[in-house]
Amino acid sequence: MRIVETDVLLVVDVQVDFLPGGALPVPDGDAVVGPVNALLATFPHAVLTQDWHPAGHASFHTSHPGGEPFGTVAMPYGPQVLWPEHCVQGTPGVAFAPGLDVARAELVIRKGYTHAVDSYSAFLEADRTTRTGLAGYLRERGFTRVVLCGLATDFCVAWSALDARAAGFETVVVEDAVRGIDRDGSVAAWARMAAAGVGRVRLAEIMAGR
Ligand code: VGL
Ligand code: ZN
Repeated sequence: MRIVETDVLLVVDVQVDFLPGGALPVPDGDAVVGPVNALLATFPHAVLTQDWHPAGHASFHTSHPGGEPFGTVAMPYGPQVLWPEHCVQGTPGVAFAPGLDVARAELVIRKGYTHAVDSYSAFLEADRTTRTGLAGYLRERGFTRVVLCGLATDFCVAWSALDARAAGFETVVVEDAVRGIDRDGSVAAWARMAAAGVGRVRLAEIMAGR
């Protein structure tokens, strides 16, 4: 894959709480740091996302009486998975992964800060109407292709990729620079992304086309 000036790398949620030992660990999540750093060194432009919840966020099981981690609750905008408390503003777990080369990133977009609404997507909150502003930013910068990597394949990467595509960007996911929370969920996420016209590329194909 040939990288051009109108390509932007979108690094999704490579944060301490999503690594092994974190509050909501993605299996093998730390394995993305090396590939993501290689991509950050290669792309002309990069944007990072950061899951950024206030304490007591509605997606936390502890915010719902009797709520179990990984259970589901009905929210006004639809079913919401209940998560262990994670990526809370001002805590160590919200930081980027140690060793992530964030220096070249041109924007950090935070999401999930609305108390009553989750946001897996970097573009649209879970109510599917509140915009983060990212599509406007990318358009204003003249980017036409969004290349995604990071965590987690079946949640924030997939939702962000689907919304990037829906916003009119050519969209590609680097398959060996992502990891999923759930194996079956990740298979389903890849199928949804493929059906929506989201492409899939390997890190080596990008490095070969530099
Ligand atoms: C994520 C669950 C909850 C993710 C964020 O980054 O994929 N998953 N919050
Ligand atoms: Zn979250």
